[in-house]
Amino acid sequence: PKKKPLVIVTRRLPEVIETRMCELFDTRLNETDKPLTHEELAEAMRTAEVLVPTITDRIDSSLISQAGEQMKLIANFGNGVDNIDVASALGRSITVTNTPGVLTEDTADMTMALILAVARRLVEGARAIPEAAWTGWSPTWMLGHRITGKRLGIVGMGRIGQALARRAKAFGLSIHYHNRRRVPVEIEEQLEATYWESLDQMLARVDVVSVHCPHTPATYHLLSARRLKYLRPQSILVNTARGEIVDENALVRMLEANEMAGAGLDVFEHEPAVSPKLLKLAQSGKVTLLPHMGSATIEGRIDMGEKVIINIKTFMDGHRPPDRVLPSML
Ligand code: 8YV
Repeated sequence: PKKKPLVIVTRRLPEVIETRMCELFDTRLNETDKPLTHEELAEAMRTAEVLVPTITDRIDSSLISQAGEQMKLIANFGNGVDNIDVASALGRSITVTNTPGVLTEDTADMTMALILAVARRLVEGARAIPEAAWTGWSPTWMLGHRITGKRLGIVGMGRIGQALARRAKAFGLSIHYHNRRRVPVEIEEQLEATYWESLDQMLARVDVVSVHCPHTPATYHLLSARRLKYLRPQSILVNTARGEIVDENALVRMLEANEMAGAGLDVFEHEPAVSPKLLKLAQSGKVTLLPHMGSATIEGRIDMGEKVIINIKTFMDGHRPPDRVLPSML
């Protein structure tokens, strides 16, 4: 029988996935779950045929240049591939795959939860009772903002943006979006979505902004200090995509100056570090912070693992893996 390929997995994955991978491939697991060091990753590039990294592994051009002849496939455990220098990998004829589609609904759920949490002061309220700050009901206490009838501006109308639009529509928000390309008219009609070619103009007219584009060189600080200035004082910004898409310092300044009402962040510019200023704003209840858990469901992680397995297996069988990342997607 053919020799099984050496597959190096950088983090712990759901047990069913690890077991299946060990059956199918010569799999080296990371029992400790501690992120591999740069040197350990370089060693993996020199020895493995397949690397399964996650968002916590930066597979940059220096690592890719150390890849040996045997390295064939980087099968990312994750949808976003901004942790990988894909252009360098493709330049070395290393195929890159990701796990699209299976974390769409979970991420959209978490985004909706963040919108509601910020608008309705959910975290502040949930803290009040254990902190014994609730002395009794009052007609003017803990007032948030109504969601129904407000305008939602979605930046990036891909799978997750559309899944959020479906939910938000059910909550009575009107849907506005900005995207590189207009989505097909049937989808626009279904979602009753208004397309804004100009992101600046959309930002000036919505109450809630939610970010759902990938992080690429073109979207780095897409929500720049200049653009954030277009936001209305009563507006809320939510980010479950990537921290780098929003200029975090500029966002903090806007929140501190009450030039916007609040923010819900699941991702940060320098994860896992969170700026002390954001922590202070969280303390005051103005922002709700989550530790990058948008796609964190048991089902989702298993689905992601299954995608990784199918990608590796298809590739090893000599076929084109279903979730190949192409240069046009970057
Ligand atoms: C994971 C994600 O946190 O898939 C993504 O792009 O951000 C999340 O699903 C991570 O990518 C796992 O590597």
